[in-house]
Amino acid sequence: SAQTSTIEATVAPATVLDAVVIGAGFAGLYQLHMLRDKLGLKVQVLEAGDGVGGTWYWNRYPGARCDSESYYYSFSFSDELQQEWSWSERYPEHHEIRRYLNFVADKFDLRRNIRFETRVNRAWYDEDANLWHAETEGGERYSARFLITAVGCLSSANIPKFPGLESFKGDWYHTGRWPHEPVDFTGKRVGLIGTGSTGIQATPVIAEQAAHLTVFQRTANYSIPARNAPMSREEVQKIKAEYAAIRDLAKRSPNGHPFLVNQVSALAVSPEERLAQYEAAWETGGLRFRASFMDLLTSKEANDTAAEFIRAKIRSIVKDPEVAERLTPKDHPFATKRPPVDSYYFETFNRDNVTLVDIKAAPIVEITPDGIRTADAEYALDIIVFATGFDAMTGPLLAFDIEGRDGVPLKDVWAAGPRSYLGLQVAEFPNMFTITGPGSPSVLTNMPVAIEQHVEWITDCIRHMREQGIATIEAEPAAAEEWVAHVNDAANATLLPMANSSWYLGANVPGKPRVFMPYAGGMANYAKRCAEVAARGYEGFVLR
Ligand code: N01
Repeated sequence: SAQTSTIEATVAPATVLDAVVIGAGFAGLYQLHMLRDKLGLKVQVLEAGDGVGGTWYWNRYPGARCDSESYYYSFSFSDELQQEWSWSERYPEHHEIRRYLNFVADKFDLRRNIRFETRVNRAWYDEDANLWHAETEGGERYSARFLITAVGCLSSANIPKFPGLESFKGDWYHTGRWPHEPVDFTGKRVGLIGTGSTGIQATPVIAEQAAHLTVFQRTANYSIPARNAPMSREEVQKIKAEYAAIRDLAKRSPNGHPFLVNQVSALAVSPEERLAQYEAAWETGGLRFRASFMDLLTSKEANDTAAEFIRAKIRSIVKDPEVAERLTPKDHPFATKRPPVDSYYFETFNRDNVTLVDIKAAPIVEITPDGIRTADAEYALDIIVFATGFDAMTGPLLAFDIEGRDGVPLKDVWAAGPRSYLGLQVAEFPNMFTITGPGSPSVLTNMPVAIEQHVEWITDCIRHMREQGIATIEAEPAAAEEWVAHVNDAANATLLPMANSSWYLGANVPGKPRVFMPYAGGMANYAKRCAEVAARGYEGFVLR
């Protein structure tokens, strides 16, 4: 109408970019570098935080460190980078990962194309102009041919809606929105809700400082000792000398880790050999434990042997048999929920200032001005820590409005669960790519490996389009449906769907559709499939 055109005429015309990238974590940084420095495109990254880091910008809770080992939880695309940077510990702490990502941003001069403190409210596809528009909370608009989401899989905080939270007189925090200044627990009575990877990392550290820590546990969890330690100069040098082989192995493995799964069944060896294998893996520590035998994630009987080994460890570590019993997981097979890795988690329950409360037996009823009330008791608290996880995978993409062709909201398209082709593109959302989106291996892998593969695939695809004069790429609905079915089959070929409280299934968020979201068919298989799709002229996509 005349009126709208008057309004539009008074707004400064937005610069048309080649790509808008949302998020400046591992994914957004690398995507910017590739599109700008390899293809020479005009790119704008929009980032809600006031610095780079993504998940590591927000997750600063006590004990936050990566469960993957530092030397391979890092970028592989630049040998110069991996030779220049030296990790100080076997598992990097959140500060160190932020320093690393800041180093990357400086080294590749990335900051000049990132707008910080800029949250995207809405993004929509304009078919006539074949452009994506992204509008920020501050009302600015960015328009580009491509929209690339680099919003992470675990960035939308899940804060359970317990009645009474607003009446609580103390302080409360969600681990994924931790203040930048350390929280002082000295002399405080602290309540921590949640015993996933985060709660298990934070518990020992908070217990050291607090007057008293009460851990509210809904589901007991298997956890493997991390065995964190400083890296010696010799280790660092050895790794740097072997980087080519390490990266190559990570790309060939099912989980993007530079170690292989033992190709022996847990049921094919004697009980003594099996025990020796588990003992050795327990001593080594970390996620390698899961690779002890080939069938831990496919045979319940094989899995039971690992689960029973860990249960026995819990009973041997925790002195009070009743507490040990409460800490012992019984309702899901080992590693069907993402296995936590810990530093003295179970040992912490031997401390006099730590209490474990079973909120499956007596659920939290409400939060009162003075603490937490469960079905059978009241706990007086000064601080509550929500280690209650995330609205995973779909949450970050549905946290703002994304509209595809004809203004169709992604929320509607995904009302019954995510549907996308290769986890990369949603039908009816032309020229939008989702880095590590639902339907891709993402969270079942060492994330930087999954991120690099997606970024490189997207970059090659855009290069191809430019060379061939192609204006749009869009997933065929049938290809997306087939992929969704394949993602389901891949999950069902494993024990993973047996954990009915897992965030992989969306089960941690009330009302969320129960769909197994990540692709469980293995990183290496997945990357091969993506490469084949591209080699066949982007099979399953419509290019115009
Ligand atoms: O979240 P989670 P997280 N009432 O969802 C409980 C990655 N990560 O932040 O199991 C009471 O795993 C919930 O109970 P239940 C990693 O991939 C990586 O710990 O649903 N309790 C559970 O115990 C990880 O898997 C690192 O019954 C409630 C806990 O809160 C992912 O992030 C470090 C509740 C949430 O566990 C998420 O981990 C940390 C309620 N209403 C995390 N709602 C690295 O080191 C939830 N809970 C790389």
